[in-house]
Amino acid sequence: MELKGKKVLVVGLGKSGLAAALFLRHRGAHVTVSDVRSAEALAKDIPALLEEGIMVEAGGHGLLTFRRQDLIVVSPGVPLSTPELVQVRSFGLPVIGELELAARFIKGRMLAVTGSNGKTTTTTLLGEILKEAGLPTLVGGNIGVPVVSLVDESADDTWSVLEVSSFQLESTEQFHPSIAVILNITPDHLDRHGSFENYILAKERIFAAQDAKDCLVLNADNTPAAEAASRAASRVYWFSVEHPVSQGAWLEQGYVVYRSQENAAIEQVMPLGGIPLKGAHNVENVLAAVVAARQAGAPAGAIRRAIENFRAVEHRLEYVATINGVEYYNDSKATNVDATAKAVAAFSSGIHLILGGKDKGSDYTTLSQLLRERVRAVYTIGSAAAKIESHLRGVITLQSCETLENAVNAAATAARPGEVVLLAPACSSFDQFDSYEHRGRVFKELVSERAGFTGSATGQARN
Ligand code: UMA
Repeated sequence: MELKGKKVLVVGLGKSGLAAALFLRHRGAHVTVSDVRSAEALAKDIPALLEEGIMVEAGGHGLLTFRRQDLIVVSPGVPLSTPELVQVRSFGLPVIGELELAARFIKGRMLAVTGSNGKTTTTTLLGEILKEAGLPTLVGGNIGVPVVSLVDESADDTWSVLEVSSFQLESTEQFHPSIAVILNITPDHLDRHGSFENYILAKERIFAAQDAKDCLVLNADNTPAAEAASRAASRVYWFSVEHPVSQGAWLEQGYVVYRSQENAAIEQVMPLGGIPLKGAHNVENVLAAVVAARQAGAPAGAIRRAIENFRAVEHRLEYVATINGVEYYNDSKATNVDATAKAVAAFSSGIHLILGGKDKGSDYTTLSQLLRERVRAVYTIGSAAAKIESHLRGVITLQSCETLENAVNAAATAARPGEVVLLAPACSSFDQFDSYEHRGRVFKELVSERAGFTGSATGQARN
């Protein structure tokens, strides 16, 4: 793809937009960036862009700016349904995402991981495994490192292990991972995609360019993920926590086992007890990683060692502290109902659960049974609070807290020794925080303040 002398517009000036704009400029394109935020809000990035000769349109998207381009690169958070994008696409102007741009330049092979939940843990784990196996490895994507920023470091023998979201996949064309993983598909981002069907279609773009030389790893226990097999041209491998699979990974007599094809010998990869992560969902993530890593050429020994040494990723069921016998866990990354269900299922009872934030068109009633079984009370925060309360009234004790600070205080007051305070909010963070990381950090600070106050916190981060 020739960029020199091309007029390129980057839409959205977050992490991806900034990295894409610099990437394009360094390859000789005439770059403009357009963002709905005001010039004041973008002030920290504008001087560096202007210095590079990149033009900036702040405070809104102008249709004329969009029409004047040869190519438009969208940030993941910018929907393709944005009116200016719909208009220029109807004139045939090419519109691609940051992932697609990067995929056209990145060297070596890509191993891409998607799913509604578990992406970051599985991607991070796969990065560790491939490094342990001695393979040249880069890690990026939705995990927080724009893929364009990996391009310069990539070489012909590199494995780029990428977490890819439905937002990124929606605007791909030629993106072609040698190994693709779909961990699970459960309702999420319905506000952006309009329907569960559209969300599934976006996820399935992960294998759209694959052929019979490529490998697709699917969750045999999750129907929407498993059904993708019938639409893929790739070689399909499976993982299951419920039963043996023809080719892939499963559990047998307390071991994680793998076989490369139907009649091949079954390899014992590691004992189930050697997985250091909390929660049944993390067993699924490990099985997926085993299959993808074996397909990438990592030996079972390296896989076992990397898994045994792996620790929970920040904000994913992350242990924070024990105060007065109450354990505090930060699962700020639980930004949808299914992730919250998995977090709750990781504890048997006595949970004080903080729910809320920005609603994504979710149905919280699906949590009812699990809440009745394991949760003592729900503390609601953020703009989704009223909806959550209307869905869960009569199911569980509810307390309206509005802010995270009030919720932590209320939960800490109510919790008894042996119980758990869990932030697993089932919503995105953008009503009260910059990101789920910001929300998680605030939670940890609030817990630390309480620990300092009582002077009785114990323990460091563990899983
Ligand atoms: N903006 C516009 N016009 C719009 C919408 C947004 O100008 O119509 C602007 C905003 O004002 C803002 C910028 O776009 O300045 C934000 O762009 P962005 O939302 O794409 O954010 P980035 O900082 O580029 O981060 C993105 C991903 N964000 C989203 O998908 C929402 C990050 O994933 C990712 O880590 C990063 O690229 C690097 O690849 C975050 C995320 O929440 C973690 N992902 C979702 C999830 O995991 O559920 C998909």
